[in-house]
Amino acid sequence: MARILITSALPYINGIKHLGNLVGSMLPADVYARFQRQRGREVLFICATDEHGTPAELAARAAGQNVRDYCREQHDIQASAADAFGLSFDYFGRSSNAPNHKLTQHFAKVLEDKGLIEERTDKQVYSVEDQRFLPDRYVEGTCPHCGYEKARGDQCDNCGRLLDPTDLKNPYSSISGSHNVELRETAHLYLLQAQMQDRIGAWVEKNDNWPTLTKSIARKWLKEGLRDRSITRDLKWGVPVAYEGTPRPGFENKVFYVWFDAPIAYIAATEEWAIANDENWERWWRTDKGADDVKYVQVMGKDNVAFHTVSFPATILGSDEPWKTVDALKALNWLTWYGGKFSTSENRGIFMDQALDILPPDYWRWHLMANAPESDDASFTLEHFASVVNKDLADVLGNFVNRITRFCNARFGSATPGEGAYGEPENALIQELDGRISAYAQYLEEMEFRKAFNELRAIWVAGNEYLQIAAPWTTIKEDKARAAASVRCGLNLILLFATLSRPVIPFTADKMFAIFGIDPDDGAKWPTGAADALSALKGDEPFTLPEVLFAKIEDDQIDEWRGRFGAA
Ligand code: B3M
Ligand code: ZN
Repeated sequence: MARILITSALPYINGIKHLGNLVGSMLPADVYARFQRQRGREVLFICATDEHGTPAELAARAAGQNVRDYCREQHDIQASAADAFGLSFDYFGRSSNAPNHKLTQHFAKVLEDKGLIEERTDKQVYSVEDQRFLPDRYVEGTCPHCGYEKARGDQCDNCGRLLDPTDLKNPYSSISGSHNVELRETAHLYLLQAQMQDRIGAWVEKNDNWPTLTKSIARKWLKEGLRDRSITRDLKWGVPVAYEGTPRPGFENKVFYVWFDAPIAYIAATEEWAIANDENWERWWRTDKGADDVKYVQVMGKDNVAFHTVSFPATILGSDEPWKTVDALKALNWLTWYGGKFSTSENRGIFMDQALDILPPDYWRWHLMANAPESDDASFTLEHFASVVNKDLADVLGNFVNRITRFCNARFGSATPGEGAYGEPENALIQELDGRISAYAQYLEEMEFRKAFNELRAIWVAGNEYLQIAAPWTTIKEDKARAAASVRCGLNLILLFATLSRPVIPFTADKMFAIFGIDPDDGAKWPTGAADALSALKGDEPFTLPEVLFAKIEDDQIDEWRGRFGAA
């Protein structure tokens, strides 16, 4: 059975993430990891904070902290928010930890030995007012391709092209806003990507199971032609440019570029996991050490795709070492806040900690995944959120559980009724469920989340419709055994729903198992078929009445939140 390695794009260290970041990588990766674990696969789900680069330095400065303390504190904050959201990382590492320093320097050394790194002195944007070289995104200006006036030095958010800061017209420092910027000479290491054009092109084409969005982004980049990229920066915070402990002459005050070390941290965080758990990380990453039977899945926002289909592959393929490369790459579009950007500074949108202050994680998890920005950008609105929660979770799923347990308790007592055999309505239900469960599993396997959760919703609806048809509250008057069979079927549906829903709403699923005192880790094995699943409870299994699973969101709550989170 194939093992599955899953990485989510690494959240930047500078501040807690918003709902758009969450659904852009960490949450879908978590849903997929949970699904595969339930299927009985050996899963390793790795994430880490991406801690280097100017944003971290500036954020630390703004917080009046040194960057090391700042990162440690922010890492812990993000780790607890992730935990509270049920993100089931096997390890949540840090790109600033020792294994990543070592591995990043290793890659640079190997690439240099292969002749793929060259030292070049060139001119870079220096801000006189800020007294520093301005890295990538801190130079802004006009995009040479599309004329967008707020293009960043690394990438234009309007046309999506990768840029070099020196490409920008009319550049200015986005740190101070100063136009007093000039070009100064500085030496950097360049990764000679142009030489790898064919190799990477061939590798991209070989990956014939990538989704359209991923593939088209990679192809667009290759078509533009790969350019050599500078992989060092004039900064203090980062991985020092040193090989085997010795700084590279002339590079004593420079570090590797954050986008060079960050993807390497996928591997390094796996090493951290191995150290912490006395495990072997190489069997997940080295094809000469058993990683040949690993399926490696990456999940990320669309702006990260180029770095994962071109830049990072250039690093690992260029090394000529037997590293595992990505097999399936899931890219998501943007989630917007009422059509605009989430923004901490302008107090627009809901951030992970705030979300959990107002509602439990499953409300968010369901809404975000059922409406994931897959084929296009999607807009988050509180109104839509409330209507989805009220309909799907409260009216359909929550109500089902409530209704059947209460009816059973009132008429048969607090244990599963064993009398009566399944008949026509149950068989019809089983048939429908079998079709839907396999479609659902297929969509999850393909990481088509919207389609998957449409199917899951339809499964919950089928349960409600079955109850309407079987109508045990009517049949009990003439045929108690028939009513008992329907009630037993309904109670079994709770367990089946819990199992199927657990990847996306794990906290609620566990409450549903708790109704029957079942340990979810035993109960939540993926069902082989609906007939088996619906005969798990045979009779006499005691249960306790659950609390209401989902509270409806009221209009006055929406009003309050609109004000609080800056809704349009
Ligand atoms: N830190 C996150 C982002 O662009 C970025 C991902 C790194 S993945 C190696 O949202
Ligand atoms: Zn542009």
